Amino acid sequence: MVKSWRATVLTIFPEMFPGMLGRSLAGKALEAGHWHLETVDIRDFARDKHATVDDAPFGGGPGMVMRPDVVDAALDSVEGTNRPVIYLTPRGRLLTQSRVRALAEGPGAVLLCGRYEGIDHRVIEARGLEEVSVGDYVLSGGEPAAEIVLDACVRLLPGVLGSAASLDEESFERDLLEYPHFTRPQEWEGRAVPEILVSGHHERIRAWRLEQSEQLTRERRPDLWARYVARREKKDLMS
Ligand code: 6GU
Repeated sequence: MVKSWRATVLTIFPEMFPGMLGRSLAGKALEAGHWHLETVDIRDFARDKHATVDDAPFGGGPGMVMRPDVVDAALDSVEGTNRPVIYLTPRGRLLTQSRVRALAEGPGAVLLCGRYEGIDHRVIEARGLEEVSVGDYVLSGGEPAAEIVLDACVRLLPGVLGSAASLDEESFERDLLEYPHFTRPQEWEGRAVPEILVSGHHERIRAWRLEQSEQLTRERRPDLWARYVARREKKDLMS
């Protein structure tokens, strides 16, 4: 068997892992050996008897900052230097499906979770850390964000999802939001399933779904819509 995808999470809350990941598809994949998860307790690398990992910010202001020496020592303990080292922070680049795909295709990831106001900027620079955010809102720590990154990657690993075919139809792989889905009963509380879906006309169903996806994307996500239109125009030019 090929070497499995390897995740190392550095955190002051190692008990948060695998957390929700353990109870879903990612958890089954973990048991099946499709990936491997280890945690590093940042506190183990504090040097004083109180196990101090943070201190007040130079220049003043609220909150505490993680010390660069402690974070650096924790990173030093991680084996496998061929994996990207990602620092989860709301000031990072927004995580995209294409970054997720690239991560899933690689050997794994080292995920550094910050708490407090963040970590000392010098260790980010010195280590060339890749700063990643999971959305434009603030969480109280990087741990839930790390679980999001792992969930998104693990489901793309070979053998984890049942049908690989379902993947390239997905939202974001095409810069389109998903069309609405329906199942039995065909009528529920006076609401019928769209007639087209029970017509058996596969080509018309495909066209209807694309139209629904396009309309939804135009209304909700002008950013995705612009990318989709640009891509479509480029394709039209080439054909
Ligand atoms: Cl990666 N960390 C924190 N603390 N908040 C976030 C985030 C990360 N991404 C969005 N909000």
